[in-house]
Amino acid sequence: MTGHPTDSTGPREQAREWLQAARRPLVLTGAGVSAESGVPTFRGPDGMWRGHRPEELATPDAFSRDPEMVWEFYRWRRSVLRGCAPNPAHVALARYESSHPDLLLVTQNVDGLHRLAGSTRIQEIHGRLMIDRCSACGLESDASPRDEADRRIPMCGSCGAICRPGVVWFGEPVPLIGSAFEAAGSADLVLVVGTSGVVEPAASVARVARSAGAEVIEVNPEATPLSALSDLSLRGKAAELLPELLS
Ligand code: BV8
Ligand code: ZN
Repeated sequence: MTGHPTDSTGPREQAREWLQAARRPLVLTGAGVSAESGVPTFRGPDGMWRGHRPEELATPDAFSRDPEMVWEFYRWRRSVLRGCAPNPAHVALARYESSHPDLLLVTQNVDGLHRLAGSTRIQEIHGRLMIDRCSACGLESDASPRDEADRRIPMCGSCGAICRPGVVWFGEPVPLIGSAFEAAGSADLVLVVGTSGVVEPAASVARVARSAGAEVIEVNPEATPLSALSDLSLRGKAAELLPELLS
């Protein structure tokens, strides 16, 4: 693949060519890929909850200090998510996987919408919002049947301890990051969609792939810290651009 758009093709056409030709593509997605499904992003204008930033609430300290408030935050996010469906960006990525079986989709999102859209080769490196996990024995249970009116804090069905949402909080290690970096080291193309590129170590999945020689394509309405390392940084919305780029 050539390193820069050839004269005859614009950046979008060049991106399409690279994406079709890729043998081992890795896709890194963030909250922006779910924006058009109605899921609030973290650092956009709708990222706050009662004046708190997610970084203040999505932490073990906040949970041990005030589990009720942290659970109210997550119950609210679950109630919003129940009204959301995959958008054309999620569907385009699921189709792309069927034509590129060695693809790996590394998502920072905890909304489960990639899986719902049909993607199967996924690493949900920050966990899943609709899972309850016991804070003591680690037993996980599916939270989706729980109705949003149920305001009790979920307790473990096995050891009786308090449950937490099945996500990775700030300050906690990211168990899947090692295998994501390993996949990035052998990717020939990275498609970065809808992430502000500020959360580590997730954002560095793109850096690892780049340093291993992968071409990098970014899709985001705004520039991010990852734009500088992208060969093609396309300004646009995921639900509009991905169906065009991946068809
Ligand atoms: C760890 C689950 C160590 C929870 C999440 C100072 C400097 C650097 C790093 C740090 C620091 N202080 C602390 C750290 C480390 C910290 C970190 O990175 N902090 C950041 C805030 C600076 N990282 C950690 O703590 C990680 N752990 O480092 O552990 C360790 C090691 C060993 C032993 C012990 C400890 C854990 C991080 C995981 C945190 N959990 N989520 C939950 O969901 O409640 S992260 C959270 O942010 C979400 O998962 C989210 O996905 C992620 C990243 O945000 P984005 O997805 O990028 O979303 P954002 O809103 O930011 O941006 C949206 C983008 O979409 C924008 O660019 C926008 O332009 C674009 N967009 C909008 N609309 C569209 C669009 N794009 C396309 N189409 C559209 N329509
Ligand atoms: Zn338990």
